[in-house]
Amino acid sequence: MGSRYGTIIMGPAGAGKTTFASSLISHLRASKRSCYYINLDPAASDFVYEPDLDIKDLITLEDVMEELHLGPNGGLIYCFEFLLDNLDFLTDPLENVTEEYLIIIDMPGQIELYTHVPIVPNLVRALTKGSLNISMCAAYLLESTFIVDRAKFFSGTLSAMSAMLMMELPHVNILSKMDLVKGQIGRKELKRYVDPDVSLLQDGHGRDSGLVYEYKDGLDNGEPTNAKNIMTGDSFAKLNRAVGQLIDDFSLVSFLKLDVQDEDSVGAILSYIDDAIQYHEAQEPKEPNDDLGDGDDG
Ligand SMILES: Nc1nc2c(ncn2[C@@H]2O[C@H](COP(=O)(O)OP(=O)(O)OP(=O)(O)O)[C@@H](O)[C@H]2O)c(=O)[nH]1
Ligand SMILES: [Mg+2]
Repeated sequence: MGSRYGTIIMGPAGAGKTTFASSLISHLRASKRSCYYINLDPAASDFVYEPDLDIKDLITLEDVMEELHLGPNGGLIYCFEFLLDNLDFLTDPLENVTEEYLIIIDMPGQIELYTHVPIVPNLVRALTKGSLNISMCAAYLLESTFIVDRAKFFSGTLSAMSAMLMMELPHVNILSKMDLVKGQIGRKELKRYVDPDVSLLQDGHGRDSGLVYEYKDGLDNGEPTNAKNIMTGDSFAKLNRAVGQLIDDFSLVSFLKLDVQDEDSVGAILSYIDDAIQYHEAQEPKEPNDDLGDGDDG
């Protein structure tokens, strides 16, 4: 029995996860590849591609909130606990998904799910271990507009890192909605975010950050920002250095750029995911001579 391959798309609310899932599906279809699309957001509707499996057929956030009088976050946690108690709903259909498929799991945007409680890590374990044995890559999206606020960007980076450590999966970080920052930020400056340059945490108050805050005003509807204070306070300088050091130590945090309108950008990210899960290796036709008769190599 062959392996299975998949990617789980995570990231904060509105980061563009569902849009990325759709563009990935379009791209796979155009390349004559099969995919199996799973929606695990119990509040999601309006899909470009109808999911093959939808958590809403098991439980919906709306019902949970209404019947159990829970708020949206508590309700979501309840939905996932319910899913974990009824894992067959997810695992049974996946037993029939074969190795040529790419399983795409679209997650909700509450980052607590990835960083605070072990629910998603437990879910992931159920998919990657045991009889399903899915080779899975986590795709963590952060929207590129965060670049305009360094505090936000680095806090997003830390969340990505936290998810990475909790999930224990091959992990790709993605800077989404690149079309929104095109022309707003120079190539050289952008590079400092794609491979986070932690000195950005230290020079946030310099004149060179003018672009950053000018642009932010337009983006945040004029809401006052205290990002400047956070970055300039003396006592924070040390903290910023420590955070910078932490990110540096885990030099694993770098970002791929996603522009969903650009086929090449979607294709490049797919290649990265394929490599991480070793998808193509499994698609090679088997040489009859390679089979030494035993056949049971677990
Ligand atoms: N300009 C631009 N907008 C985008 C892009 N991707 C997503 N959006 C918009 O961003 C909003 C959120 O996109 P979704 O794909 O629903 O984001 P999500 O991460 O699935 O959101 P939740 O599931 O609610 O957490 C929508 O209005 C999208 O149209 C992009 O690449 N460029
Ligand atoms: Mg979504």
